[in-house]
Amino acid sequence: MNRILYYHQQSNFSRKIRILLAEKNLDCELKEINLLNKPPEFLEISPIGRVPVFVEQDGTVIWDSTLIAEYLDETYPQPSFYPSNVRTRLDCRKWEELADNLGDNIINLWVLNLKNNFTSNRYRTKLETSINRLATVFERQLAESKYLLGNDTWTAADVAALCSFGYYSFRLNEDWLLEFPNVENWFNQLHQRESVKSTVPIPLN
Ligand SMILES: N[C@@H](CCC(=O)N[C@@H](CS)C(=O)NCC(=O)O)C(=O)O
Repeated sequence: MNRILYYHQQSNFSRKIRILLAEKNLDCELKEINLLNKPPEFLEISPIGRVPVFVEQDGTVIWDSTLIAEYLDETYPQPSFYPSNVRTRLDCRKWEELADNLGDNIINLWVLNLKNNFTSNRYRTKLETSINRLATVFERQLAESKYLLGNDTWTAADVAALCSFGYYSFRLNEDWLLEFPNVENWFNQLHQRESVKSTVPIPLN
């Protein structure tokens, strides 16, 4: 059977996996899911009902972008997106977790804005504060090196972070780049890659 990725083209977490599949040159059938009306076929294999979900050729089902990313890297290690050294790998996982946390905060703020719920000002402030604090942490790290883990190569942490910052541009604030020049420079450089360019989220018709 073919590999399958259940995804949504606007989903930052799905984008992590689309970039890794492209970089690793792995054939994979892409099945886009309507997140407002999830098909039974999808819900049967996704206990949390979220994209991405990956199905391997032997039928193995993996959900959660980080679990999928680690599986792909261990099974298809060329090119590798997680460092082999235990300590550096831990750092990579920590940055990936921060990036995913940034993504979660951005999604929650966007959903809150959609509801236009003025009674939730405290929650809105909490989300905005978290987003700014995390973006500042990335800004400081990228003042030190070209990528999140040094100057040599991008890792799964950079992939996760560019997907969250890309989602920030898409949903909330095109101008964030102006406030974080090191992130801007890193973000624009990574967008020279075809895997990154070809997965930029686009508005629905
Ligand atoms: N921790 C999960 C988060 C996945 C997630 O939040 N996916 C969103 C799209 S970006 C989703 O499917 N939302 C639909 C829903 O919650 O109903 C991962 O890394 O894969």
